[in-house]
Order: sequence, then C-alpha cells, then structure tokens
Amino acid sequence: MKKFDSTLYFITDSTGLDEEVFLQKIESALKGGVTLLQIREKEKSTREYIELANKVHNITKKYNVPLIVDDRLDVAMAIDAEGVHLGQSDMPIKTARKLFGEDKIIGATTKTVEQAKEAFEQSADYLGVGAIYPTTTKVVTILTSTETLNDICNSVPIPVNAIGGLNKDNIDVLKGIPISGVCAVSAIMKADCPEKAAKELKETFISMK
Ligand code: TZP
Ligand code: MG
Repeated sequence: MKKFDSTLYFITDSTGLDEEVFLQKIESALKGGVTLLQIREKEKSTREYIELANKVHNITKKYNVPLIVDDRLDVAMAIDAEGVHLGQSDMPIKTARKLFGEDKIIGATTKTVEQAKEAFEQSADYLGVGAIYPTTTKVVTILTSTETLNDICNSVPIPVNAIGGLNKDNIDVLKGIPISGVCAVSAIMKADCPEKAAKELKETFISMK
C-alpha cells in the first residue's frame, strides 16, 4: 500500500496520558478526518513501542488510515506499519528503502532545499518541514521560514507537509504555499474533543488552499 493523503497528518504523543485515554483520543481524531497518522514515542523501550504501535495500528486499520512509525524502522517492520518517518539523524532513507520495500511509505524531516532534494533522491515519499511556529511538543528543532518551506515545495515533486505549532487559527500563514497538508500534535492531542479539533483543522486547511 503506497497511496496516501497527507492533508491532515496527526502525530501522536502519549506523554502523561493513560493508555486507554490515549487510544480513545486517537480514535476520536480519526473520526474527525485524520488522513495520515504517525505514532511518535521518544521514551518507550522497543518492546513498549511495539506493543503500543500494534494497538494504534488496530485502530487506524478500521479507518483505512496509513500508520507511520516515527524514527524506528525496526518497530515499523515488527508491526507491519504502512510507513516510517525518518529524521536527519535516523537511518538513511536509501537504507530504509532497501529493508522496508518499495510499497511502504517513507517520510523525511528536512529543513533546507538541499536536504529535501537529497531525501527525494533517496526515495522519500513525502517531507515534513518545520517548525513553522514555536512548539510545546518535546522536540529538538529550529524554526523554518515560510519562504524556505515554499522553496522546498518547489524543489521536489513529492508531497510536503508543514509542521510546528500549527492550529486552525494560525495556518493562514501557509496560504499560497503549495504544501500538501499540515501536521499537528498538540492542536489535536491536547484538544478536549480531538474529533472536533481534527475536523476544524482539516476544514480550515482545505478552505484556505
Ligand atoms: N518537528 C518539528 S515541530 C514538531 C516536530 C515533531 C512538533 C510539532 O508539534 P505541535 O504540537 O503540533 O507543535
Ligand atoms: Mg525522528
């Protein structure tokens, strides 16, 4: 399975949440129209990551939404996820492609046109670019200007998603930039009703495009 839609790319964060609540939030977000979902865990052991990813996968499958595993190709392969997302210090994309296969989705974090071109040449299927705004999510990142985001979009023929501090009230800054979608953690994860938050973010993005 390779076809995917990155319009509303929800990235999960289980920090501080009871597992049941975490999984309920994910299902709620999927009901709200999430089109691509990434499980992102930084503190879990390999075994814990696999166990949780399996549970998340059982939910995403019900909604026909591809599951992308952050950072870890081994975890992605262990649960037969649809994809993996690799940062600049993770496994090289061309190595991951050899191990994971042609039909799987491989995404990459890029912050410059040079990194974007390299990721595309190494067979990345989509790019995540940011942080557009400062973020409250635990991440080592720097801000990326909307100008660089636009340049990256124009330098590669694959979908590019914006990420970082994005919510329905501030994505207008992306208007006119040929991104394929938006990525969000907090805007959905921290919402009382992830379904409503996802729906509103998606509708705002689509109507702005
Ligand atoms: N990479 C750049 S910003 C970010 C990542 C993983 C976190 C985005 O989280 P939020 O809560 O949507 O700002
Ligand atoms: Mg990473």
